[in-house]
Amino acid sequence: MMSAVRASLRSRFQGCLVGGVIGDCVGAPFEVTGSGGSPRYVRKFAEKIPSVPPGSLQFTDDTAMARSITASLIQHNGEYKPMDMAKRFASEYSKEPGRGYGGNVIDVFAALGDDKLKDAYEPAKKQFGGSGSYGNGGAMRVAPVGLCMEERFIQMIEIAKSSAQITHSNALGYNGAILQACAVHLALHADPKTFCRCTYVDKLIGIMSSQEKKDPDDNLKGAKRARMTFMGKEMSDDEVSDDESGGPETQGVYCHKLRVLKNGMVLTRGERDDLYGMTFMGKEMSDDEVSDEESGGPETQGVYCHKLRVLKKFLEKADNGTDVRMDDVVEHLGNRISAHYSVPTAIYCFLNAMHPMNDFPDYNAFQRTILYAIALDGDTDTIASMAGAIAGAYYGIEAIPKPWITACEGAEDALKKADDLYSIMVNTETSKEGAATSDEEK
Ligand code: R7I
Ligand code: MG
Ligand code: MG
Repeated sequence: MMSAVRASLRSRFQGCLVGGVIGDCVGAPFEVTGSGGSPRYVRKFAEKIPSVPPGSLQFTDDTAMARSITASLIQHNGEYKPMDMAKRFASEYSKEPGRGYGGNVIDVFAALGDDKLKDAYEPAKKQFGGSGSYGNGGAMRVAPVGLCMEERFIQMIEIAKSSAQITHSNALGYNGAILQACAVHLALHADPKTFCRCTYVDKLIGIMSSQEKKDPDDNLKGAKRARMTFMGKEMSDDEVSDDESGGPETQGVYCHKLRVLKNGMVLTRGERDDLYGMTFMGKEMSDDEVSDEESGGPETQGVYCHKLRVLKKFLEKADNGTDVRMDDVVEHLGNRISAHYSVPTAIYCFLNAMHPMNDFPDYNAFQRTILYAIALDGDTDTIASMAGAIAGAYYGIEAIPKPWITACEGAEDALKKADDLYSIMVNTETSKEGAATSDEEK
């Protein structure tokens, strides 16, 4: 069962950054080979981790970018400096372009690296015909932002959003980063003795329901863009007009399917996933467990609130003794490269792995989080990395076996950087308190 021992805050900072690296390194070989999806195969791989050469499980873009965020925050004493962060992303990419970066974000790096760059947010706005990327790149690297004192919560959300917007201007992209940062932050400050999975999800729903109401134009644009990919292709605005695809207000899954039929297209598994994803619009829910009223329509809230409610239903189902199949998790939460098909999934991996799992009987809850995430297949490095960062923030570094740290490139470095970030965050709060006290004394 879940540990009731509360790790120190320092240990949790370490657990978070190291956990993120480990998820990336252990998940990466599966993303490349596409051999996730089988718990047996994942188990076999996990058995070998303690005996691989030190550092031989290599990190990818997820860790490379998280390291840039951590370094920038440390360099500026915890302050967010967009131009510094942007330049770090660009120079890290130019040093090691082969770290498995997203297909389109590399155009942003080229512009960010330009000496004449004036505004760190400008290049990202040009992505995908002006609607911005909804890839999970903003979320996959954001964990260090969540590592701060509770007093800094509002500022933390702003930094999560802005740091994501350097590369991901689509609302789905930056809202995914907000959700991931909040998941880390709440895990960091949670008390395992009183922790309740459903309350944790409710808190996240509360946060996301106000976030998704902000920037309504951006959210609609993001949602529209998400719908357009249902054909499995990246479609530009002129390829699919509103008339053809229908706005979220005008039609649902059946109209889309009929249009697909009319166009003579056959749906692949990925395309089918996208269709299911469209049900977040709340009009035609295939899943009668979550009513429209509960999930909210597009007018009131968006995809993240809906997915968190689905996630909560899965947890309740498990609590009632009903098995939740991996296929259902993939179908309803997703395992893809887009933020809205991966961030809620990572959160589910963390929460689900709190309980023992038949598939991974010999591993602790931190390890189960990583292994379960990989077994879901798809974007394995990123989902395992995000889930690992949340789990590490909750369980602390003690939950991460030393041989796993040794096996993963960059994990030792993350341990040191977590210490530096911890000292800054604790001292910043202490000095603020000191300043407040001396103000009062005056
Ligand atoms: O989001 P990003 O940094 O990629 C991160 C992912 C992680 O899984 C890493 O491990 C790495 O493998 O890549 O990079 P982007 O290029 O912004 O987005 C990734 C992909 O998402 C794009 O190449 C597109 O395939 C898809 N995508 C979109 N497709 C259609 N319309 C992102 N936004 C859109 C969109 O608006
Ligand atoms: Mg990667
Ligand atoms: Mg990935």
